[in-house]
Formats: sequence, structure tokens, C-alpha cells
Amino acid sequence: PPVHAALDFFDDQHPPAGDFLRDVLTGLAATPKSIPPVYFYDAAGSALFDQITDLPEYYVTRTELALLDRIGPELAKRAGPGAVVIEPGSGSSVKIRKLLSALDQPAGYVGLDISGEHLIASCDELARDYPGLHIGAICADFTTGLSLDHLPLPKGRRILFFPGSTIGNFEPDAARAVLASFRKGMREGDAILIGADRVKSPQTLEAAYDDAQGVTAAFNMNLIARINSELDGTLDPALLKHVSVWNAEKSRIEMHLEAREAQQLQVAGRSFSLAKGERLHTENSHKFTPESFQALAESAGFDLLESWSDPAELFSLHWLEP
Ligand code: AVJ
Repeated sequence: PPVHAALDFFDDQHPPAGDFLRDVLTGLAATPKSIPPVYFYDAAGSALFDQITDLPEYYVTRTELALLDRIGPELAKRAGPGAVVIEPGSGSSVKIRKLLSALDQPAGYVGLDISGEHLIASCDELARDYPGLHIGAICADFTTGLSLDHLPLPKGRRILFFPGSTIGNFEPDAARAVLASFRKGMREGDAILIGADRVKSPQTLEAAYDDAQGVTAAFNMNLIARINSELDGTLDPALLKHVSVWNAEKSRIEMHLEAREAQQLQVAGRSFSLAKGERLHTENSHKFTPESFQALAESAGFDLLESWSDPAELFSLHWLEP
């Protein structure tokens, strides 16, 4: 592909496309039934997620943004001048702009995302607004590690930016593996700035994942629309109910789609049945205490140097070094 004019490099690592059909058939055949959360984010699902970040109940995004504003000067001090910021799974450009604006003359930015088109568009806009910054883009799946050695990155300390509590989507072993794979691509003196949502009252958490306007329900239900239209499914959304439940033992919010009554369904010509009350498990969002997050970071080979939280201790940002 042609290198985009505004970018220093575009490195297409050709991430294999997820196999939606295979994953749905496997998940529906399993007990309990489940569908992986990566399939939430088609165009409609991404638009719904953007709406979620503005909901009164979903404190996560606005709390992290306010925290980034507040601790900007401390982050600048920690990072020092001339840092190169690398963002695995670069999503909202609002957060990276806050970080880049806070830092002391950052030398470069590298966005990494599984969707190349979206990535180039957002790196392009950054290039327009930060003219002195060297900007590169990598189309890759961050869960398989970071491969940076062959790329023309500016010299300077590398700061990985992994906000949003995306790490909470992974079960503990997978979360450790993701962090450990980041560490492999890092050198002495590099750092990660990572967001992690905190354990809090089950009512607050359940409301954040089951809002009054039903946007999160629509986000969850979008999986059903995708299965019906892309995989020749026959699921009736009216027979399913969005549920969010706090699993205290596993310290996570779970989202499910629960059968309001017993039903048969077809996907790509295969039949499955759901008993009344049976659930399709669609997402886990793990929540951390300061101690549980430190344990996770250390198990992946990092030292936790500093943590910051909002005054209500809803959300934390952590500074890790290998
Ligand atoms: C994007 C994974 C951080 O877990 O809070 C929001 C996804 N799901 N509402 C989260 C989500 C339902 C979100 N993450």
C-alpha cells in the first residue's frame, strides 16, 4: 500500500481477520454459551460505544479524561523530553491528544490498530494538529505482541499508552500475557501508562453496564443483529434480554444476553437451543484494587512506579517500567 503522505511510515503487519462464523458456532456449542467481545465493534457497535462513553452512568471515560488533565504535568515529568508514545489499540484520539499536549516536546507517536483504515484516518488528523511530531502507524493485532525493531522510530524513550481499562476485557492469564508481550517489545527505561477501572459498589458498576437509556443494551444486542445479517442467523432480539451482573468472586462485570423463553435458533444452517433463562455470555470487564493491579503488573515482569486516581477513586492510571 502507498505510504500516506502525512505519516512517517505505515507498517501493515496483516493481522488475520477474526473468524466471526467459527467463533460464534464454537461459542454457541459450548456450555455456558458465549460470544467474544471483539465482535461488538463493527461500525454500528463502535458508534454505540462512543455513545456509551457519554452516558451519565458510564463514569469510566470522563473520569479517565479528567484524570489525564489533572496529572499532565506529573506525566510530563515522568516521561521527560523527547518521548515516543506508542498506543496499542489506538481508539479515541481525545485521550492521546491530552497526553501529547501534556508531554514535554514528544518526539513521536505510533498508533497501532487492527483496523488499518480507521488508524490512518486518525493518525492523519494527529499529523495535521501536531506538525513537529513524527507519526507512524502499524496495522496489527496488539494481543500478539509489538514488533517495532524494523521501524524507523525516532530515538528516545518509548512510552506505551494503554488507556480505557481495555486490559479489563481479558481474563487474568490473558491479561498477564498481553502485558508480558508488551514488555518483550520494550527496552530498559521505557514505560507503560495504563488505565485500570477500580472495584466499587455493585450498584454503580451494574448501572454503568446497564444504563437507563438502553444504549449498552443496544450495544450488546448489536451482536445479534450482526449474527443475523452476516451469518444467516434467526435470533429474535425480542426473546433476549440484556443483563449486567457483578461477579464478586472474579471481580468483574459480566454482560449477558438472557433468553426470556425457551427457543430454537439457527446460525449458518446449524441449530441451537436456548432454555428459558439461559444466557449468552458476551463480555467481561475486570475491575481492580490497587493491590490486584500491582500483582498483575508484577506477574508480567513490571515494576509499578506510581498510580494516580480521581478523588472518588473510581479509576486509576498506572506507570509501569520493565
Ligand atoms: C472498552 C472494554 C473498556 O469494559 O468498560 C463498555 C467496553 N462494554 N460498556 C468496558 C464496554 C460495555 C469497555 N471497554
